[in-house]
Amino acid sequence: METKEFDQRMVRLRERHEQLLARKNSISSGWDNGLYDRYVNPVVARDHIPLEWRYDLSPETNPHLIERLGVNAVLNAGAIEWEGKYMLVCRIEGNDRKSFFGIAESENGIDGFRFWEEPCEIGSQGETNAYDMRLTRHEDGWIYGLFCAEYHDDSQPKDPSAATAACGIVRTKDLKKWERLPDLKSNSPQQRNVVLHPEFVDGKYLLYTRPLDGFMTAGTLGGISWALADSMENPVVDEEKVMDPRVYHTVKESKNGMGGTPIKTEKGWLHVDHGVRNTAAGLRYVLYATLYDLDDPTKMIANPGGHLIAPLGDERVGDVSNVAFSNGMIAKEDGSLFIYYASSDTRMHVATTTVEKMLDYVFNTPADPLTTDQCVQQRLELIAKNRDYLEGVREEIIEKGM
Ligand code: M1P
Repeated sequence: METKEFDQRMVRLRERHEQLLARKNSISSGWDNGLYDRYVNPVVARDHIPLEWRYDLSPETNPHLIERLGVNAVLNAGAIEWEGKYMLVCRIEGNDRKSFFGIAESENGIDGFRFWEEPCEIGSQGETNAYDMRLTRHEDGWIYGLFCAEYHDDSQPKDPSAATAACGIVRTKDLKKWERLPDLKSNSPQQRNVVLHPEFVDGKYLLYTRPLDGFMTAGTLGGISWALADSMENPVVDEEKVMDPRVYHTVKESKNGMGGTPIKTEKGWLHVDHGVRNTAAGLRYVLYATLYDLDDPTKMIANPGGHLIAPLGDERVGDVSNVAFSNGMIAKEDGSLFIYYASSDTRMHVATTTVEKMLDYVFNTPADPLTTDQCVQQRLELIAKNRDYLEGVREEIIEKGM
């Protein structure tokens, strides 16, 4: 490529990238459920990745300005408020399928996300892949990042897909320097979606886990579980007790897993977790909300039926279609709540709401009655209630043109 051509292409690349980073986001007018807002654009996607991470920018070694280390997707970000800004510790998946972490920062949480100069260096325990970090600002003074560390299962040397998923752990005080700790030891041979509770429970670290079937309390169905560890420097858990089991013909029939670190509210610990069911088109991942007791964060106290967020429109399609997945929320002091979620394992979005609305939602949305007959009864009750109400205010409604 001629120098002039190279320079022009470089300018074009920079301009396009800058335009994307500067693009404003706005609330989607096509969505109105009264509970949360969706946004027109994803907040972070693969084209947000800095050019320096992807291209060799020297005309001498890359005369055609070809992308050398492409990025396939940005998904499943942990989230934390840091020095008044919104930080996403994104899972960045290279074209080579390996994921790594990079921090994208925004002033307002809905647009303007820019990656820091370099990805995070989190050290290694020998895993092949690392992904889906959940961040917990623990009362012990550290910020922990728990993620999935995936290893080839060498006991099956002839099967290149045989893998073991463990919970990898790092901690930091500044989001820059990360100290790698040993992986969590548990009885279950597979662990994904492990999350650290932000407060001590009985002087111990409470970990939300997801053991494989048969590795939790005997006789219980699989599902989101919990266990206590004495230390995070030598993290070991014994029995894992199921606190949110899978249930037939619900959004969490096939499996479920923790979302981001639970948010402490005045009424309980708020979760936005994922539930999975099987369909003829493959697995469908949606997000559902629950509330747990403030004094016993393993005791569910509210469980509205159905999903909170399901992939919608363009969100339905991606590398792994029909997936909404969240592993990070930010609750601001003013009561606003930012739920970050990835669609179809491809890009990151935000849904904004308030803690007050979420509490209304979890307490006042009826639980899943589990059968068609009962679901019809639920709707008939709602219709009858509305009929009574509307009859009582008929004049007013006509006057207001409602
Ligand atoms: O592809 C959907 C998700 O699948 C896994 O989640 P889970 O272990 O709950 O099935 C994870 O690999 C996750 O990264 C991915 O988004």
